[in-house]
Amino acid sequence: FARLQGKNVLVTGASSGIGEACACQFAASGANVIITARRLDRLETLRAKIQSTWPGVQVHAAEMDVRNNEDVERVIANIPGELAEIDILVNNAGLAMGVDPVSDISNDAIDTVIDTNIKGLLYVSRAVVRIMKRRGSGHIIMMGSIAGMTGYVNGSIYCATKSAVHSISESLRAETISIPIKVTEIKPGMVETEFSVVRYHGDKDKADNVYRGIEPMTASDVAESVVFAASRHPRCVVSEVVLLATGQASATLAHRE
Ligand code: NDP
Ligand code: 8X3
Repeated sequence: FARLQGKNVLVTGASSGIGEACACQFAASGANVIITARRLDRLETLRAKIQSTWPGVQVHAAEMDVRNNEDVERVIANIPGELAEIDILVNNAGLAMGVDPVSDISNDAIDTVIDTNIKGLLYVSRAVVRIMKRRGSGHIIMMGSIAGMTGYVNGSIYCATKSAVHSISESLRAETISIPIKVTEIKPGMVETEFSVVRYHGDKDKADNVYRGIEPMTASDVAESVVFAASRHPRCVVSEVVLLATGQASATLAHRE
């Protein structure tokens, strides 16, 4: 995508899954990437891969826990040189913890998932929107989910946070039409990443069971839509994208062989 050549793209949650795939696909399109997450070792490996595969692009890797606003402000303030002029933000960092009825959810799950998926997304958005307002342009791509479209059994916290991502996207889009800042919300269904392993606290069998009898999407499938949305003509905004695995109709209905 020629329109992405030389653009500066900040990706949160780039150490794995969808974020990592987005960083690679942006780099493949000639965009410079700022890759952030908590696991710096993973980011360093990704940085080396991007630098050797697409030598023309700049890569900056930084450890950033989106739950910590000071961390977010410091990391974004310390992006080196021209990379600091962020054109595109992929607000991707996020997780689910556990699959439990409301009566049984833990404090840790409530705090961690809300702090990451809602508060963290807002901290990063706030810092980057300020830069985009000063520059008079920008594009924010939010990683929502079909879980934000329907509450499902034992998914209260996660579904609530992804509904919040939808609300924040709508508000931000309305607030920034005059800048203009583009806002895109991507709402994937089943994507096989580390998401379910994290959700089931490392239990690989339970994670694999999520994708039993159905071919889930890959992180690259989602990244293709992110890069597509980011590369439209300046006059055109892809405001929302819903992506389902073939054989999946919603968060609660899938055909399994
Ligand atoms: P992964 O678990 O593979 O990736 C999650 C990423 O988020 C990791 O890079 C992780 O990095 C990062 N992350 C988690 N917590 C924090 C934090 N506090 N600060 C910074 N980074 C953090 O899962 P996915 O790639 O699937 O998930 C990416 C996004 O896509 C999430 O928002 C998820 O809700 C959403 N999504 C996923 C779907 C799926 O089926 N997989 C479907 C719909 C949406 P690290 O641990 O190094 O910090
Ligand atoms: C992840 C998709 O349906 O497992 O966002 O909640 S789902």
